[in-house]
Amino acid sequence: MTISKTYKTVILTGLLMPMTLFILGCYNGVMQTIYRAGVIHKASVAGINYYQGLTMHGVINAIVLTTFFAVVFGHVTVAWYLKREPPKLTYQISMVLMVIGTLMDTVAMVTGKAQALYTFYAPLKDSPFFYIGTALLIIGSWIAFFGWIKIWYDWKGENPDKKMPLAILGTFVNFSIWLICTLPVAYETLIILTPWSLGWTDSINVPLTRMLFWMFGHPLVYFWLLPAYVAYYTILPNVVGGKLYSGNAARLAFLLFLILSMPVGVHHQFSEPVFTPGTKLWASLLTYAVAIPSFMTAFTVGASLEYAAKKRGAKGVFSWMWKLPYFEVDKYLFGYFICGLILFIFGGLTGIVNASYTLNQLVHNTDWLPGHFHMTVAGPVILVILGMSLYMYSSVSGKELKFKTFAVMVPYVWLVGVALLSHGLMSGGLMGEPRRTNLGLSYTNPESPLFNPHFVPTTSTTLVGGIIMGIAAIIYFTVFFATALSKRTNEPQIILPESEELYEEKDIPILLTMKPWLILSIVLVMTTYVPALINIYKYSKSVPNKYQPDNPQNLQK
Ligand code: HAS
Repeated sequence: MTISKTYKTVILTGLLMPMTLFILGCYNGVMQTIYRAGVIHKASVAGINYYQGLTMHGVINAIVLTTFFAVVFGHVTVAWYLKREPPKLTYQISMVLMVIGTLMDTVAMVTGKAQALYTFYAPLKDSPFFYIGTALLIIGSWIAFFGWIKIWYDWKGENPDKKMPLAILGTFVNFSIWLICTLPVAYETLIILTPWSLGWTDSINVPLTRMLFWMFGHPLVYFWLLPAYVAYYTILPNVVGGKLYSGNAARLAFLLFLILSMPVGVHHQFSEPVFTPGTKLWASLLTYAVAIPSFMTAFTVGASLEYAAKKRGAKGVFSWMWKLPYFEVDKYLFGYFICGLILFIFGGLTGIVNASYTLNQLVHNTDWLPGHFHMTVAGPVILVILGMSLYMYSSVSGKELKFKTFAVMVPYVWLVGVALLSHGLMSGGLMGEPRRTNLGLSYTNPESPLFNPHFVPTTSTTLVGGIIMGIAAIIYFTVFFATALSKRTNEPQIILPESEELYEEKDIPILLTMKPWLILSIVLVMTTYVPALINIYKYSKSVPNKYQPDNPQNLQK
């Protein structure tokens, strides 16, 4: 499909800007492993302190890159399936706001004015610049969605008998979740934190800000994941030369995410004293439920892969796994997809451990947690972002992909790095190794009275994993920027591999509409958050603000 110059500029900006920042995000990730393995025993390196670096790592990799990607992949998906571009004003305003917001966040983080980590709730305090920047990034992404809704209704008007394409359903479910779950965080940042940070209010309810953050913070992880699921369902079967095993199962999985991904944020707060056991039990049960659409995905995508491998001549119950195009240069996307899926098997299973209230007491705030989330975020999420960014940049800019063999290697090197990193983190976590701590100043410093020799092998494994991930990132950046800086050879276009479905399944009316699911999602959100809010107002209150930026303890006597 041909593409207008403005739309092309917006898409390429949305790919280039976060990818450039991702260099800083990856650097700070590798630095984390170096600090924590006790290679250095300092609070800062090159003018960036430990928490500043950790904030940049989390915000750039998990908020900026993922949000830009969801929007850009959404632009390409809706244009490809609906065969038209969204209204120019919407995608232009959206990208301008996202770029301004990101620049504000970057300035705040680089100058050390934002060090409160990517989970920005009180009592840690950031500059108002950071809160407003983040709000602009989010509002920009909403405006892109509004443009897609407009062209969806135009398309539906012209094609009343056609059902919503699966990729559009996945994208719309994702952005509906995003729209709903960002409302509490917009309230938290703009109404509570910004005036507090400006010194206009002198008291703050800390548990309230934590609850509002996690109302957003858990659906956020599915906002990262669902673009990858859109790719797994609608692109992967085509890339691998097969078909999607069941379109209806895929639709049901997306719709289940719509109802189940929002009411579960309390599972990040099992140790929060203000919530009653009943509120926590309900969140735990719903968290088990939100794993169901991922189990369904494992089955549907696994069956689609098996079908493709059998078409390629595979036989046997398990041997089909060896007949997939792991190292075929013209199918380089496959490596990114499969390595993400393999990591997600373990990322998902560790998530189910976290969901249990009792097991959570063992792992909460230990290194087990970053072990879990590197196999999810740095697994399917980042790998699909990396693969699809190469694919979209090359087709939309009309530039041939450079260093294709390197492009094929990247996901496998990354997979080894993440596996080692997560293994080190999780085994350390089970021994009580704390997360978000500069261990090089204490537990992994032989000079310190707190030195713990048990943490040396685990943090060293994490270090090796981190360095391998860093090498994969350098190879990736070489491919990406060499492609971006090369000369145009083809006509710029929007094109996506489109998978057929294996069976012509009977239409199931409830899977063809989002409305009842949207209503149910609001009802379920209320079943968790009405009691949670009652708990907050019953057991906590705003306290006078005597928190110092370097000390989260309330010094008010
Ligand atoms: Fe999580 C904490 C529970 C999924 C990310 N999670 C986090 C944090 C992050 C995160 C970032 O209940 C830390 C936040 C912080 O900073 O404090 N998580 C879960 C559960 C799931 C889950 C039950 N998490 C994710 C995803 C993430 C993510 C997805 C990012 C994208 N998580 C928790 C809990 C906590 C938590 C608690 C709080 C803990 C605490 O104490 O603080 C489930 O959705 C997982 C379901 C997934 C599966 C896996 C399906 C497997 C598939 C692959 C199939 C492979 C094939 C290939 C087909 C059941 C789909 C086969 C072919 C071959 C050739 C092999």
